Amino acid sequence: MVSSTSQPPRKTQALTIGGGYSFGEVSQSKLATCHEDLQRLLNEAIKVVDFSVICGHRGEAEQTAAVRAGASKVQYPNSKHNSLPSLAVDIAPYPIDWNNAERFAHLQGVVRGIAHVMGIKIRLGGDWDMDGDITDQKFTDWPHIELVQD
Ligand SMILES: [Ca+2]
Ligand SMILES: [Zn+2]
Repeated sequence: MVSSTSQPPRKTQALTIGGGYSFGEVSQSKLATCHEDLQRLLNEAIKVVDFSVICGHRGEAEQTAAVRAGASKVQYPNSKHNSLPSLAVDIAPYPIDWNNAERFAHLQGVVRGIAHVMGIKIRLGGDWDMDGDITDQKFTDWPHIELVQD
């Protein structure tokens, strides 16, 4: 048995390995409508940073409502959210503060890094052209992540 006095402080350890969060039921059911690569990706990301799944698959009525609300620019069935399983997912840092773009940028950065390590190709609503610059676009869709399929 190792003496407890020889252990590093717990605080440091927690910051290093992340929070070990988990999805609530609503997030889980929305994530279940997404492509398995998005599920694998976000099930890894939730171990590091806390967030909610806002939207996975959107049917015709939901897509029309999203366009009307300004949350989407494309009519059904042209959004990646419209396929089933969904090729896109919208996520937001928990607890949600829609006015805090920095938290969204941080979340997208975490997801980008994990996707790279897992070999999953994604495009982020915070960086549509994927050049690493999040300031070079007119329409930023902070919650949005979609699969790139070639
Ligand atoms: Ca960019
Ligand atoms: Zn989206």
